Amino acid sequence: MHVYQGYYYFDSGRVNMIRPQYFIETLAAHGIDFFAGVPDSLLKNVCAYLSDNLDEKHNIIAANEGGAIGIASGYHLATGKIGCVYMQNSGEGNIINPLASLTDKEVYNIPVLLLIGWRGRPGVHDEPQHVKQGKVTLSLLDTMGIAYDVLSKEEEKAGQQIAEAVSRMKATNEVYALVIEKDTFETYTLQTERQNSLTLSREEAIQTVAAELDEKDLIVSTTGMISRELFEYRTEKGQGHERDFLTVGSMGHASQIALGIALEKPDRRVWCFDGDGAVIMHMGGMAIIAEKAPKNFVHVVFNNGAHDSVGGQPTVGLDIDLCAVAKAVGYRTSFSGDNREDLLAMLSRIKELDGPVFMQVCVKKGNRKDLGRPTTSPIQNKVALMGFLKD
Ligand SMILES: Cc1ncc(C[n+]2csc(CCOP(=O)(O)OP(=O)(O)O)c2C)c(N)n1
Repeated sequence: MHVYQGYYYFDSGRVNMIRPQYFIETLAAHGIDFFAGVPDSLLKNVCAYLSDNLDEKHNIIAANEGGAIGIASGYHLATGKIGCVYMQNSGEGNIINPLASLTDKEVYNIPVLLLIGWRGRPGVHDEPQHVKQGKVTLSLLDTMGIAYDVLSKEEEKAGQQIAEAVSRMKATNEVYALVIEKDTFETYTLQTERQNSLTLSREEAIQTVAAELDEKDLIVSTTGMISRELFEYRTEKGQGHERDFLTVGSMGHASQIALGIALEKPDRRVWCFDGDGAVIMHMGGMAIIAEKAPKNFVHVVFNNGAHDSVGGQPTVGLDIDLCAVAKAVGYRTSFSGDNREDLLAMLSRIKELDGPVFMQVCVKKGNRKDLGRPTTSPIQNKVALMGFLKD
């Protein structure tokens, strides 16, 4: 055996990784067979295995990570068993409150096993939005008094870590975290992929909307591929990026950033390019947009019914009526379409209407394989946008 770039290679040349099946079956052998969470790219093989092998009662994709802690806590109250919450470390912010005031031993003392994907681990190159979170991932757990271990990539050792985690949780009734590094799990290809029958791609929809905007309009786009596709569109057209605020992190908050701008700049139309996963993550923000009622606000949700950017795990986006939600909370108008002609018709109407307007664009899953990432830094993006807003 020899070590290469931090991985162990055995003589067979196979990189040491854990099979998702082994991991889930080992948890089950210790009595853990209930999962809730928000998917993460580092955990996508485990999430895919869960989707194929557990029914929807045992694997609940939550609106946000804090909600997942709530679901796992309710499960414990009802069954006495320990639930598992999977998440990206970006979700740590969303779980701090329920960890401090629900599961903590000084409150209800409820055990939950956390599986936390460690993006931005120091020493491993990652995107800017993951750097800070990567640095504080373990220290946040320390601060919250949560015992943890970084999961080994070697199955036997990982099995022992799971046994240790479960015995600690059973002895103390406290939360325990297993932190998951990049390339911990072997590839597992989803067998039961839920396809939607839509034909318009998200990228084409984004380009269609962006092309129709006025020169003074600006866009606040959400986390993941929506921002990446918008960035590439501007580059391809030879346009600058100053009109777009790319919310590379802070999933679910793009619409509120857009609201903050729209209220201060009533003479400019502000567009939020949102995802279904993101809008559902913090859906309460829609009520605040409606109540503040900026006339210059257009909320576009590219709805593919999936967390496409981290592996395509399902959301409830296409099972619920987002336009009815928008209308119910008080948006002035809502539209829905799933093809280019619908989109163009909606866009020409929107130009004559006062906001807040809600526009759902139903799109198929998937992305171009050679999709790039923003080449400007978040601070360059901010400075350019603030300059654009001053003009
Ligand atoms: C708080 C938080 N949880 C999880 C993530 C990981 N994450 C990044 S993009 C994404 C999926 C976004 O889905 P959606 O908004 O539907 O857009 P799509 O990728 O489908 O276009 C997730 C879960 C994150 N960045 N932040």
